[in-house]
Amino acid sequence: MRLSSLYAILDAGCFPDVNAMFTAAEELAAAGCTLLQYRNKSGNARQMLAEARELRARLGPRVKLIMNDRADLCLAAGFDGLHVGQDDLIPESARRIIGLVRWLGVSTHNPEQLAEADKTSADYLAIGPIFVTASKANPDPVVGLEGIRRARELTRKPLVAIGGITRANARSVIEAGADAVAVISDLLPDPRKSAEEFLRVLG
Ligand code: 3NM
Repeated sequence: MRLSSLYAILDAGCFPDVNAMFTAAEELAAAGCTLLQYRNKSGNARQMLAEARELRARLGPRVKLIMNDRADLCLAAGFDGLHVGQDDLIPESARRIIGLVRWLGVSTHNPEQLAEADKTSADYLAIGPIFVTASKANPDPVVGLEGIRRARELTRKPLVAIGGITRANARSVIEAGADAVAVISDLLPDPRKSAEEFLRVLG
């Protein structure tokens, strides 16, 4: 599996309404972003499924869509993958639900979690927060660029860095060993322009 260098996260909580989120998704796709996660920490299952299906319908097959946390909604919405955190289903249980073809990503926040996740069937691992972030409730301690270097030594799986990543620091994150950057806030308020700039920086 090859991850694109920009992994955009659409966090429903960052938009005034769902239409703004759909528009942002279309702008990200228009900018050339091909990997997109739908994250919704406050919606109910029905709302989430409706929004996820709308994203799937609007974005077409070129964009890989990853569902955050929820294996059931990943399947129901026809998404391409699932991302689980340390409090969600364990990777092997998630894998049993989503099957062998869909991508499975796992969040980790320290070397121990990363080494543990490396032993699973996860397709990619995330490490973070790299820098200070305001987008996550109760974030773990920042791991810095050193945390990426350490993670890189511990896994051969594709590595996604997350947390506080901006157009200004993205290059340093890749140079420290990450294969991709996952971003929420620095893709807003102008997703098209920001994604184009990220893709330029990431080369
Ligand atoms: N997960 P921003 S940090 C969703 O450490 C998320 O696993 C993190 O948002 C982790 O790009 C984070 O605005 C927030 O910092 C990322």
